[in-house]
Amino acid sequence: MKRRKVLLAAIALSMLGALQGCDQKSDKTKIAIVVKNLGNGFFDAAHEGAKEAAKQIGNVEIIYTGPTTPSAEGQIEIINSLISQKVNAIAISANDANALVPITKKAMQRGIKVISFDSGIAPEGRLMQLNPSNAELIGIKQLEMASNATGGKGEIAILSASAQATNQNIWINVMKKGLEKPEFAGLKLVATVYGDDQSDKSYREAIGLLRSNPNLKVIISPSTVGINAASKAVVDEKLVGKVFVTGLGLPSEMAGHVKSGAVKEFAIWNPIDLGYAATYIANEFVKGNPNAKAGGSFTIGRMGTIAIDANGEAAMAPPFTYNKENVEQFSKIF
Ligand code: RAM
Repeated sequence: MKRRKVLLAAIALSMLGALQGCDQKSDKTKIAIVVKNLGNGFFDAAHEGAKEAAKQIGNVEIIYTGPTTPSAEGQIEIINSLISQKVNAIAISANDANALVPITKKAMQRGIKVISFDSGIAPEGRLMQLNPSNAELIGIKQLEMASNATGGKGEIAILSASAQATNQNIWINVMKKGLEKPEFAGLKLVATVYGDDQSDKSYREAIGLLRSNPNLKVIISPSTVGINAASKAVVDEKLVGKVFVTGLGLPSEMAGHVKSGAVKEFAIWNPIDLGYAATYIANEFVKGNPNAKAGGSFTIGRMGTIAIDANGEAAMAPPFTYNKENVEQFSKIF
């Protein structure tokens, strides 16, 4: 009888252990990476970085999600479902700075740590915004590349992502201001159009720009989707050498366009590092790191120290330029 009791107690104990084991599994920190839209190579690369960070941190589950087309409505629906799933953190690249505020506020009220990265949410809707680089540098860099392509003179046009995208709109404003500087006095902005980070729409908009502006010299696209589509349009319209495309692109998508001559140079930061950093930062907020606040700084794995400024923003490295000398080499990475 005594033996039986001991045996039963042992079984009970081992069952408890198994149950605890299950609990530990579901105790994983759930970090949702909400992107502008799925099927965008830039965010696929950021996802790689997020997975790398999750592995290094340990016990972190990445939920990578986003709408099929970049809209605030699509992201609101997704965040509602992430609130029900009780994720611990959301790192979002926002399709609209203001429209998402009520839903991310709701998420934060439920204890979910919300940060934005790449494309920001207004300050009241997030704990911090991670910028890939300094906005001024990104904007001016694109004017410099346009100026290099045309010898400083001629008509230029901008093919952006969606009209409400926070990041592109900030860079476009920097470019518009920059055009008032004497060094860019020879460049004339004739149109700004929106391809919504969709290849087909961006392509159609680029064709429209080329056909309605016969003196156009440069298309600047501050979107990895747009720059790729615009380069195709220039090739298809047989305008290589007459119209140049520049802006922000992925070496893996742009190598062929540099080869064709449609693009002389373009720039970007490392999207893998951006996803990696966003994941690390989100996890620090979940852990309740006292330095995870405006004015604080802390380390984020292989990226070293990140400093959050008084506005709750942090920035990573300056954009890097790619041309025929280095594009092949980097096209193997992202
Ligand atoms: C597109 C997206 C993204 C932007 C890059 C440069 O992939 O719009 O938000 O940062 O381009």
